[in-house]
Amino acid sequence: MGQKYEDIMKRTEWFRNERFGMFIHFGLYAIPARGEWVQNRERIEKEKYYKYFEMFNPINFDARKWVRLAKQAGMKYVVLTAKHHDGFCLFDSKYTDFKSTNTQFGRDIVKEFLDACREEDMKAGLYYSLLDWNHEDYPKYDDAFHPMSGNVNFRDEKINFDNYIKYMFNQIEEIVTNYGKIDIMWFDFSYDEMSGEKWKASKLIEMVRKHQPEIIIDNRLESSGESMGSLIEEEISEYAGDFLNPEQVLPYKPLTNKKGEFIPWEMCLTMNYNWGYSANDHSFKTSKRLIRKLVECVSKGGNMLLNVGPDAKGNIPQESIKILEEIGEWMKYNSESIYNCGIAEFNKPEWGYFTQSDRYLYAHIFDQPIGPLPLVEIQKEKINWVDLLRDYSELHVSNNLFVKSYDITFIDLAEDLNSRNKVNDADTV
Ligand code: JFZ
Repeated sequence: MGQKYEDIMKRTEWFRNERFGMFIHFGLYAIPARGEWVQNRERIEKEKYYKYFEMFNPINFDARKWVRLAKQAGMKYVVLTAKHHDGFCLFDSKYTDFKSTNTQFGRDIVKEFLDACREEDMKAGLYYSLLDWNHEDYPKYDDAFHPMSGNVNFRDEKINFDNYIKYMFNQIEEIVTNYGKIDIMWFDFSYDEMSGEKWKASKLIEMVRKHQPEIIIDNRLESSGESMGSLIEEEISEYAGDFLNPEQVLPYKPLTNKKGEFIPWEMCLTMNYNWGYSANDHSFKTSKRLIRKLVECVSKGGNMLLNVGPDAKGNIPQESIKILEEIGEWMKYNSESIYNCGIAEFNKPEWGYFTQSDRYLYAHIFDQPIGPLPLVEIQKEKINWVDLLRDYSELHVSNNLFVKSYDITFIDLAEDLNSRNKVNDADTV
């Protein structure tokens, strides 16, 4: 069986054009506010963790607010954690009591989120954790160094893993049938022997695609960490997914399969150091750096999924809001160099990055030159015109000035040698 490369490219067309999305990690872990792995890392017993279930009451939760913030930042899609590793469900599953509708808050957060995405004309994705620290039939480890170690139960405990698989199938079927069209399914994650058919992945994919034929699926049903799964092989498995998802790593070059064909990918990253809300983590990346990373992703044929972790009241942290607003300000003038753009036909220039659409080449100047901008590989005759993306004002092409002797095309960034460059930091021409 397997999948065809062409089908994957067709299915992911919108995804590769939209380029920029928001990841939202939200759950009970927002209450202890020390990241989404807190239960595992601090080895909190299940019964103790249930305290947060009782406390859960995100009174300021407003899905429209979250989605609008993403939209204003220039993002085109949003992915929300329907269930994270702790097993707590933000949707009204009939297969568990451990869900938001059973808390004092009592609302189906996934439903409200998906409705908001549709109202705001944004694509919507759901993250579903394959791991489940709450389910009694999910394997537990007593090895402190194992990634799944936090559970205080023991490895030799009798479990019925098939039972868990059934639970997982049931829940995923609820997700893909109860809420209308879902654009992305983001499974997380495989490790050790817990991969591929261990999850009954072929059957799972078949079921998901039966209900949602156009859905895009990540690659973590069979891979994690350094492994990219069979998406890069000649034989692509049924459950290889549709895109690679490097986490907190921006690939140094476009990602390709072993035949050299480009593979869709999406880098997911945090703004600070944590996915889930973390009250003491104030080490946020600057908006300038994040904008540049977005450009770099697009220049390498990839997407960027930027995370926020709302707090226990349902508010997105103020630091994140500010960053998103600043990104939105840049996107307002420069987004046409992001959407529908990808790898350029020219090599990366010294001063920044190129992105390219069907019609235009975009020059992202990260390191502004003194004097004109050299376009080493582009002949002057090939250029119809050059303008500044901020205001479409014309820039002149030349091969003049002191560097006349080099046969290179230049863009004049200033009217003349003694005037200031028109181009600002991180401008696009
Ligand atoms: C996973 C989650 O554990 C994490 O909480 C977050 O949701 C992130 C987006 O995804 O993190 C992983 C998953 C796999 C690896 C590393 C981090 N891995 O295999 O290297």
